[in-house]
Amino acid sequence: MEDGGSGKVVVLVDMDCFYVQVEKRLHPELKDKPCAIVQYNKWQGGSIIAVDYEARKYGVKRSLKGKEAKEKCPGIHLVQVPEKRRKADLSNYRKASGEVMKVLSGFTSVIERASIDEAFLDLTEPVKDYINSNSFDSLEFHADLKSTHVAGCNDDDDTHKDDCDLRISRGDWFKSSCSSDERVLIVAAILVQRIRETILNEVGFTCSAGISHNKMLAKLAAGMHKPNQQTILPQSQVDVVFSTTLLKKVRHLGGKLGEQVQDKLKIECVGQLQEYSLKVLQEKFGLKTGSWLYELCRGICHEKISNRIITKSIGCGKNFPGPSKLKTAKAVKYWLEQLSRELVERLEEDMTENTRQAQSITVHFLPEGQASSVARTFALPSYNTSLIVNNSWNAINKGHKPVTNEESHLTWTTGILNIHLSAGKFVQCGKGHMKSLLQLMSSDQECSFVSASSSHSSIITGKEVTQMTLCKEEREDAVLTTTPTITEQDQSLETSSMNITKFFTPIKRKGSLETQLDRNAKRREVVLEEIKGTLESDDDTIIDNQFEAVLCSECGEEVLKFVLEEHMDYHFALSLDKDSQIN
Ligand code: TTP
Repeated sequence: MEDGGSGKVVVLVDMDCFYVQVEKRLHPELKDKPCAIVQYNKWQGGSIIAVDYEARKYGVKRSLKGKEAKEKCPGIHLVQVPEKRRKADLSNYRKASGEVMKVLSGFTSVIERASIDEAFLDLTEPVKDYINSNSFDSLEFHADLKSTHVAGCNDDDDTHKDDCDLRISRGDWFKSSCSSDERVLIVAAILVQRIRETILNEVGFTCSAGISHNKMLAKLAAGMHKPNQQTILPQSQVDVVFSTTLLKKVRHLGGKLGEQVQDKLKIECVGQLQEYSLKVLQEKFGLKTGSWLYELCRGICHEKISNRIITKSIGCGKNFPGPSKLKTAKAVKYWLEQLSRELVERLEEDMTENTRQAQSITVHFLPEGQASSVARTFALPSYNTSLIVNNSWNAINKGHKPVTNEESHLTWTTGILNIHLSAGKFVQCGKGHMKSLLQLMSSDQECSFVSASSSHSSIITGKEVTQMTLCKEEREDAVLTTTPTITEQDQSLETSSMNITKFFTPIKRKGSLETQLDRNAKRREVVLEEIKGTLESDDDTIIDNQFEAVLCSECGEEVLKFVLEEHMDYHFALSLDKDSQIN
């Protein structure tokens, strides 16, 4: 099998216009009406973050404002993202995502949740089981596979068939598919059809899917026919498909690496890579990258499905751009309390659902005029709002020197533009442990507003924080999750907070990885700035959604969804380079 030797059946399931479907389920009166989801603000009716397929026919897309969408499609219904505690509340979308993942996990035990509405499935075993208990010849696949396309083939009812006579029809491909690889994909398509029907029946959402032998091909295939359709991409069709597939459409080539390949080779489509020998590709891009490109353009990819359906971190944040920047202690504490409450609520739900407990919190904050945010990690012995508020406040207050320390008028020379709290380092807990933790949590006094006067006495000191929970290794791990961008302000922490300083001091990394991490942090901030530039002050859904991104499994860095692909590309390129140096 020319699939990189995996012998696998890999599927990407991608929900159609996900947030719109979630809202339509909540508001059935919107069914069949053109609809878009907006993060409302007064300027031009807010930013569109999801559009259904009906509205797309009128040219409505994500980059438009609500007002522009109305002009293009007067009948459109604009649904606002719900708000809670004066910020976007994405809990309905997260819950709906969990429902979908639950359905998926009934079909295979190997699932990788790729984003809020996407998951890779390894269907190798279920397909084998299916083949063992059914005769392939008896399969009525034509009837079952109405919404299935075969990449590179014409659909049977394709009216432009004559224009592309090099392509065979979907029906002919089905009839002539006698290799075992092609048969497993047909069987997989039957299973995926059932999975999609089950999602629709049990959860009420349509989705699309890509069916192939590896993640790269499955992801590419999933985007070929939407909504509510599925596409098989067999190895035999890779050359036809790649002859017109742009480099940037392929997983890992959407970022810098793809640009480099395009610039160095002056090519646009993946298939053109086949014109270069392995030797030339290795000379131009290094041994491992060269080999990887050589295989990729032939449809070969060895990337594993990481078998993860729950996120590695849970976070929430808020941006305070322009005039809404936070300048007083009161404002910072107010928002810390809102964010902490949201976080604790989500952590409690997560504990019930996934029997796990987070052990650390990282508070990120972006002081005005700084290129990158400051990140501080502290231990989380229990899900206690007051503790999170106080420790986060302590971290911000120490790291962001106040002009005056007068209790009620604590102000800073520069404002704070963003605060984000992220809980991580989850450990599994047994049922007994869970019970006592939940009891502990229910006894948590809600943190009433922490006034400046009381804050200093109630702040848990660095010493207490370090003693309280983490052993040395855990502490070092926790520190590894901090953004390695410590500013001068951070370095000048008072001696009285030496323990906190020590706890927060990032472990020095060697050479290139450190530079790379810095670059990631900078890049993240640039993206944050770019996104912020297009948003109004309350418009934090997109940002919030980006923090959905988990801690990067490679470097422990928290990565925004927008840059995750590029970030992983970077690691990928880095590992290829490292390997080629060893070779
Ligand atoms: P996508 O899967 O990118 O898009 P979609 O599901 O809306 O549409 P499609 O059918 O083309 O796949 O994003 C999933 C959800 O994530 C989307 O419904 C809304 C949310 N989202 C944001 O909030 N901001 C963003 O910038 C993007 C890209 C998505």
